[in-house]
Amino acid sequence: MPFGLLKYGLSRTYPAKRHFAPAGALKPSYDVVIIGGGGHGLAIAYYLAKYHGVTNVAVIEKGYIGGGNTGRNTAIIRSNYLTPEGVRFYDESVRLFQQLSQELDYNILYSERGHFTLAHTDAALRTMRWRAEVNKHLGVESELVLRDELAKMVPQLDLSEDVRYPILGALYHAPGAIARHDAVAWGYGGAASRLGVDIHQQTTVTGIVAEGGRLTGVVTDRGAIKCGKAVQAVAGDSSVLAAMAGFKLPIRTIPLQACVSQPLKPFLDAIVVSGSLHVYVSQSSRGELVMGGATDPYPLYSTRSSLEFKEGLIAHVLELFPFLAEVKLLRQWAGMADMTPDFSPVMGLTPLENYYVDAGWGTWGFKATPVVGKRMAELIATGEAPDLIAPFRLSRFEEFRLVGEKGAASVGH
Ligand code: PYC
Repeated sequence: MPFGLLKYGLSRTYPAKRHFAPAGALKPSYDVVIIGGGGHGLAIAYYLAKYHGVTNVAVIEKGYIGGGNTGRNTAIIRSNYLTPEGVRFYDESVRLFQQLSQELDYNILYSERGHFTLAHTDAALRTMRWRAEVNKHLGVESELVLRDELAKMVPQLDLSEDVRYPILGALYHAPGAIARHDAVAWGYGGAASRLGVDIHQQTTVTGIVAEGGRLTGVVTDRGAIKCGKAVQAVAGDSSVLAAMAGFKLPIRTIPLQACVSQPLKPFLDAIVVSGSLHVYVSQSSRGELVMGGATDPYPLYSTRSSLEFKEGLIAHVLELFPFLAEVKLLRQWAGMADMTPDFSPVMGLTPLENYYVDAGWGTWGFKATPVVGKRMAELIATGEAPDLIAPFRLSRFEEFRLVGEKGAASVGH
């Protein structure tokens, strides 16, 4: 049980301590510099400090903590992927998430809901069966459920047969969950900061310094820092950082929008996804329906919201839940999805010695936060790529060893 709230309730001193120690001046040198203060960067810092004793670490964030994709997703956690590499990797993440409030002594509002990926065609049913078999083989709870069973499990769904996209069944993944996304960043950031990590917000990396093919430091808009190792974990800016470090990433950056409704009485326990209809929806602990759809139809470096997206998404939401027609929308936002050709991330070594990459998270990065932190920290501390992340190395593209995950993406692309 996370005790933070209890301690605060019983404390005589208010307000509570600042969440992150105030960042002082940049030190002239660090053992490790982490570029990007989202969930991934902060988790890498935490695991380095806590499990590898590497505490002379700086996290450099150009905005504010959790202000990038970490706070701009729909907070879905699942491991029902299609490839064995993907399933094993996300399964470790789900297990770490289940214990994360205790690990960080910070309530991330983890809530196991059950995740349903709807099938509207025979071909989709076949893919769901395929995913269920791969998942079960690797010890992950997933099964195909047909209409009659689905009607009992998610009675709110419109299961009529005379609609445009009748629902034939679904892939049911019992461990599917949601969590409070910015709490994940705050939890990791607070814990890393207490272990001695420096978190420098509003600091932009403007250059990567190398000598003889080896990283020696980074340049920021607040001065230069020498460092032994550095890692980039900067969704949206991945290609820009990689170019500074002298290599190319096979990534296109495309906005992904989402929105929430006004708060409603709790009525939807499950997470419901339809890749064909471009919809995913869950109800948050505040009662808001958290909804998203397909990526925008073109690459763009912008987090603007558009009317077209809202119109298209809501039309599809109403196909599944027609009784929501009078509900109002409250907020809309966008994140930037770094898409790779095989719909899997890029983690590991780069052509620049001692410079590591954590990128290509497309529309699936939040759920990987703990496993990325744990396994990237292991890579940085030991120099050896752990088996779980080795398949996602950058060199797989020139080796023609892609890890094709498009069939398990929740989002239409
Ligand atoms: O991969 O589960 C997912 C997801 C949901 C919304 C965006 N991506």
